[in-house]
Amino acid sequence: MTSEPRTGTWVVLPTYNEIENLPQIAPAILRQLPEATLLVVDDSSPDGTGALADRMAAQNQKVRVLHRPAKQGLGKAYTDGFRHALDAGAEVIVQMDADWSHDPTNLPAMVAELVNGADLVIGSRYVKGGGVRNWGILRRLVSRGGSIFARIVLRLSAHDLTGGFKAWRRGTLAALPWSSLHSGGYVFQIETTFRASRAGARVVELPIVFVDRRLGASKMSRRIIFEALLVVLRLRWDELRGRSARSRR
Ligand SMILES: Nc1nc2c(ncn2[C@@H]2O[C@H](COP(=O)(O)OP(=O)(O)OP(=O)(O)O)[C@@H](O)[C@H]2O)c(=O)[nH]1
Ligand SMILES: [Mg+2]
Repeated sequence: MTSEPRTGTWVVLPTYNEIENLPQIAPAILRQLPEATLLVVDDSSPDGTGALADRMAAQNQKVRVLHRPAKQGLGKAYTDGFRHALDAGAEVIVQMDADWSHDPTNLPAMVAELVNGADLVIGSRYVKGGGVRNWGILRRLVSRGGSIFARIVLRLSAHDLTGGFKAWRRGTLAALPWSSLHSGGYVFQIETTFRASRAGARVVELPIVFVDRRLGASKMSRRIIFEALLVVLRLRWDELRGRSARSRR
């Protein structure tokens, strides 16, 4: 527990080597959500993003920084960031990338959808009005193919399962089975939507246009894609095994 007062909206922003993007994206987020707290979760970026975030936090009490000792994957960074926001009393928790792929101007509509009754809002590239800009064919295939694969294997109705632009209602996020999540890397996005859906969350997709990162280097790799395939299959396998064990009882 912390002594901080309960505060409404927290935006969790994981960073790894985003020193070129953070100085612009942070104020852009707070312009869209002036009441929000921005939590930068930095994994000791070698380029000094963490120190820059500290300087921003010293000048603006809306900015907080969570330093993690090493890069252990996006899922771990989000898990820590979410826990921090929940402990501080956040009612709405938004997650997004720091590289301008997720447009801060979408934020008010996403948060409004939660107020209208959604439990989880997905900024979605794969519904009408959504899309991707500046991505090569391979990257498009991996993302679109990954979403379709996960959608079929896990029998989910949401169309964008691989994206990381999401807004959560506190109770929905807090109820995820944090200690038994399988995902350390990017597949965390699929797994959290899957778990929330199975728990009965009302999931709403709002169209977004995803723009390839403005600056800095990509962290996508074959290993990340392979982990996603395995984890999706495992989630479905565990579910089917659990069901047949229950029916034998
Ligand atoms: N704290 C932390 N942040 C990470 C890690 N990996 C990626 N990020 C951040 O998470 C967000 C998404 O990562 P990206 O590298 O942009 O992933 P992507 O959008 O799938 O791929 P590119 O834009 O092509 O690089 C960015 O803000 C990254 O800085 C990590 O291991 N730890
Ligand atoms: Mg990116």
